[in-house]
Amino acid sequence: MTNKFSRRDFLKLGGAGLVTAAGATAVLTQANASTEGGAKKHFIQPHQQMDHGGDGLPGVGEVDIKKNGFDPTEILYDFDYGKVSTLPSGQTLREYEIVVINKNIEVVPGIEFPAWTYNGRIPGPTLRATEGDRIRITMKNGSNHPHSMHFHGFHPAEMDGVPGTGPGGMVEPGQEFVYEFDAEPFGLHLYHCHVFPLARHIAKGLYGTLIIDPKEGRPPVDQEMVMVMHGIDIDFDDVNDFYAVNGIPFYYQNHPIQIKVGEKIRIYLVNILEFDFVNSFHLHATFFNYYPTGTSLTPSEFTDTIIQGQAQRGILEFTYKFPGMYMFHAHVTEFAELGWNGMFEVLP
Ligand SMILES: [Cu+2]
Repeated sequence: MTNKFSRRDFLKLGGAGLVTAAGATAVLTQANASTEGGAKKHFIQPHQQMDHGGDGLPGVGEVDIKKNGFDPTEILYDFDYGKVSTLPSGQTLREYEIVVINKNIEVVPGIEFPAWTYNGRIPGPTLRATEGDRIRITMKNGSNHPHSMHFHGFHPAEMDGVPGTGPGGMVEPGQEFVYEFDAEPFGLHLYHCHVFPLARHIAKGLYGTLIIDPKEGRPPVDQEMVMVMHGIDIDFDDVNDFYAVNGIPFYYQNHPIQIKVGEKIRIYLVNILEFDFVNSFHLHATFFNYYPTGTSLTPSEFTDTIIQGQAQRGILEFTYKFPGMYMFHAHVTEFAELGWNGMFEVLP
C-alpha cells in the first residue's frame, strides 16, 4: 500500500472535531472514533485542544481560505443570477461564464487536495434563474483534461454534457463550449462534469448547484443558503478521507452560521457525495419542512433528518424557537467525525 495515509489512519489518529470559542460551552466531538476495534471513547475538552494547537488533526486549526480563494461562509449566500438581458422574443436571458481549472485546495490545515474546479472553488458557482428563462453558459476548459457540464433538468441531447453527444460532451483543454437551454422545471438541481471515469471527475470537485425558481417565486424567508454535501478522497483510493459541506471539512463547526430566533431559514441542500451510497442531514432542536427536489411548493415531510443518495437534493425550511448553539450534521456518524459537522448560532 503506497498511500501516504488513509481514512483509517485518520481514525487511528483520532478524528477529532474542534470545539470553537463560540461553541466552547459544549463538548461536541469525540476522539478515537470507535468504528474500529474497541469502543474506547474519550472526550476532548476545548482547552486540551487549544493546548495541542493545530497539529493537522481533522477539524483542528484553520485552513488558508485566502489562498484557497473561496470562503465557505460566503458560498452559503452566493447566488449567481448571471448577466441578465432580454431576447427579442421577450424571454429573459441569463449568461454565465465557467472556467475549469486545476487547483490545490487546503482542505484541512497542512493538507492540500489537488482539485479540479469550476471557477476555482468547491462547489462551483450556484447558478440561479427563474423558470422559463434562457440559460447560456460558456464553459472554458483551462485545465489539462477534457471536461464537461452536465445539467439536471430539461434540455436537448447535445446540451447534456455527456461524451458522444457532440462537442459539449467532452470539451478539450483550451477549448470552450456554450451550453444553452430553457430553465425548467422549477426546483433545486445540480450540474457536474460527465466525462469518464465519472466518479473521479466528480470526486475531484467538478459539481455545483442550479436553482430554478418558480415563476411566482417561493414564499419569502429571512435567509436563504446553499449547502452542497460532498466527500474528499485525498489519496485517490476511491474511499473518502473527509466529508464536507461547501468545500472545507468542519468549516461551519469552526465558523457557526449565524441566524436569529424566529427567522425563517431556507436551505438548498444538494448531495453529490461520491463513493458512499447515502448522505444525510440532521438538524438539532427543531424540525424542518422538506421539499424533495424543490419541484413542489407543498412540503412532503416535517422532520429533523433526511437521507439523500447521490444527486438527490431538496429544500429545507425551518425556524428556531430558542437562542443557542445547535449542531447540524450527517447522521452517518462517521461522516460527521470526518468533517460533515456544523453549527447554527441562533441569536436572540
Ligand atoms: Cu471532468
